[in-house]
Amino acid sequence: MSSTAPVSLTRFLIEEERAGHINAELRLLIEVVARACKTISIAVGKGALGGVLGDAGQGAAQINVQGEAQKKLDVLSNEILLEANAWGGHLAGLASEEMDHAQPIPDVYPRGNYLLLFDPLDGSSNIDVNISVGTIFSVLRCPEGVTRPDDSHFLQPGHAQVAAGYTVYGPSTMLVLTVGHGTHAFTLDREVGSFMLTARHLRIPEETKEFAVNMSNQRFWEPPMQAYVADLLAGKEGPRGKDFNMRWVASMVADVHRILTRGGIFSYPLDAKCAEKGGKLRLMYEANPMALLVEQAGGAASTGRERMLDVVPKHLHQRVPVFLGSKREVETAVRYHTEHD
Ligand code: AHM
Ligand code: MG
Repeated sequence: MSSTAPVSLTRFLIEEERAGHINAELRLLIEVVARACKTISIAVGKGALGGVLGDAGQGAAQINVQGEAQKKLDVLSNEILLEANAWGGHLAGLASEEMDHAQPIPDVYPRGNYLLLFDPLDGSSNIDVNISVGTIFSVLRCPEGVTRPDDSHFLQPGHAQVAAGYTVYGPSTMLVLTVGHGTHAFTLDREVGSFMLTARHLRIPEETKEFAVNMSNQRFWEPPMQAYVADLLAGKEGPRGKDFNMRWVASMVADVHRILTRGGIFSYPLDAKCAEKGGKLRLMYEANPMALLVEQAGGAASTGRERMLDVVPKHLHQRVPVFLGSKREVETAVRYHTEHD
């Protein structure tokens, strides 16, 4: 077969195993996650025809552990990921944005050595309006000797992740993956039913003229964030000396996917509305997997004061401020924060 033959996710993972980057157990675990994402992609793609839009629960909306109203697709995606991963034998436990606590793999199934965390359907506010949403996942090692992991065993810093990725359900469905040796993108070939490698070793440009932030929160931000964005908006005449463009999809997967494709900075800073919780986005299944993907593509990820992957989690649903993307721009945003402190 010629070396230019299309490379499926299956082949890519086998080659990563042969290169010594992953073992067979992790390879099969990633295959299972990818298979579940294909099922979610089909459900998302059916939209109103599948009867899956709108709020979960009857009458009053169903509320998750985050205090947010769950959508039918949030619940369905969570169930798809749980069901697909429970019996494979690669996992010791699972944790999800949609569940109060981590779950050990049921006793009826063999247990593996890994822990899986996921946000089953990120970008919930975009589900009913036909805008890209996605699944984010992170894989950790289960601490040795632990057979029934609880929340405490998941509390590992992001640099301990052995794999991370997301699937974006957009005009095409794409899986973006790292096992710690670069960040690679796969596009779902819907006819064949396989993810095909379409971009090896993504590289985020170090400099950018594009930023992503929810500007409606401006008045609630901390002073250093106010100063940073004011200087971005000042354009060529301001201290940054260049005009910036802004994009905000309000689906982290879509915003991060754009940044992995053409650069930029994504931020969800601390604001007065989310200060008590520590931020809006979740460390374990949003910020950390994205931070690993971005670092592996030559970018940077920070809380504004600390490298994201070094944050030691205190609890499963911990929230953090997030700055990630083009390296120089993230460093600039961090400088505004640290110089102010
Ligand atoms: P979700 O997991 O409940 O969907 O919330 C996370 C989402 C991110 O995808 C996105 O970046 C952010 O929330 C959007 O927030 P906002 O509604 O403030 O624009
Ligand atoms: Mg989310």
